[in-house]
Amino acid sequence: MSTMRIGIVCYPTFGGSGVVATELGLALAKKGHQVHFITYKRPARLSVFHENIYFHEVPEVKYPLFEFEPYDTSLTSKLVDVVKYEKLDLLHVHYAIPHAAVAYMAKKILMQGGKYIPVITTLHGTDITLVGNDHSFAPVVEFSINKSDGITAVSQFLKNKTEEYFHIEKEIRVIYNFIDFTRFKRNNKDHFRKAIAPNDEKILMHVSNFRKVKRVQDVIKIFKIVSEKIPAKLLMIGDGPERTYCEELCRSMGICGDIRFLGKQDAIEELLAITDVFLLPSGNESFGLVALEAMACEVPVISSNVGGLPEVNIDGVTGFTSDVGDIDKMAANALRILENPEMLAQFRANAFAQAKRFDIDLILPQYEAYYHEVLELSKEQAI
Ligand code: GMT
Repeated sequence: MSTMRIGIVCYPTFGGSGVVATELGLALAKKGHQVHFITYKRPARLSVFHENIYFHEVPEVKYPLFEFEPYDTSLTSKLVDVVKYEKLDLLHVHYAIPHAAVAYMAKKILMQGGKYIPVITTLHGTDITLVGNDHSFAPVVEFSINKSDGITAVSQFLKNKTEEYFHIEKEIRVIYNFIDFTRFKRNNKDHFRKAIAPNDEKILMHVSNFRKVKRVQDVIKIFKIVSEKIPAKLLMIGDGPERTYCEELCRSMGICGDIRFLGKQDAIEELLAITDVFLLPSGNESFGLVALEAMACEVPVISSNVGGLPEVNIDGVTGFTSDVGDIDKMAANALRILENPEMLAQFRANAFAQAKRFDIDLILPQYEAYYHEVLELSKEQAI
């Protein structure tokens, strides 16, 4: 298969879409493709040098007249420039807002100069479920998705939701989130375990960006029930708007001694390696990449049953799923696993086997094949 010059547009922060975009770009570069990241900051996981990776920073435009910075305009100009001078074959934009609309604008500008740049938009979740169906955004989101040359969604749920909310005229291809097993594996980190749980307490863990949709306060409430029954510790990884409320809640419950808020962490696989159960009670989740990361490290998952989560976490097999807000059931299920060593061992093995279905070695070729398909189809447009 021939190599391509690919432009990747994403949010460079710790959010799931930025993580997927960065890991995808790194994997494509390793396979010989030339990858150009175009965003306002070096993506969080893009920390190593690779000969096939380029990073183009979108400059900030500060001017007293602008109460809101015109990021869309800066990004469009940067895309036009990079596509033209780096001779890109296609643009892959992650998270529809504003990236799909910006890419469309760049495409139109480039067409005036005789260059057709195919655009693939990957829908990640809140771009559709939270923001996309907000009426102030809806027309732009629908229009720019339809104007993309290719559309992918990270779960069957998200594909269905997009088709329910919007009038989509093209096929949406489901290409699931993926996991790199060379990084996410259960290494021996007993010294960490001793530091966190010196008396061999069970370790529960949650990772998110602490937005309301993650229902982080439910995590604290579930942990309180669990810790009243068995000695346990909770690791809270990440940061965001809900963190303060969470800290206040654990103080008012008097359980702060057993909970550690570790903030944003790069090497979460090292913490997953000492975790017994992962908690993800989200109000919505198009896929739940962190659940997959936990499962790859052989950690069973207690999650809600919404969105794409049941496509990842199989109820009664890799963990348990419950209705959103059903704290009692989530705590009871966590205890079922934690109090039964045979069940824990079985669920750990099941979680690992299920994670294998999302191995990057299986998913990456799906993206490459889709790129080629879209490139082939868009040849007609270029004429
Ligand atoms: O919710 C987040 O953690 C961030 C958000 C994003 O777009 O940055 O994540 C979404 O995309 C991830 C990668 O495709 C999915 O695994 C998450 O489930 C999804 N989050 C939600 O749908 C709430």
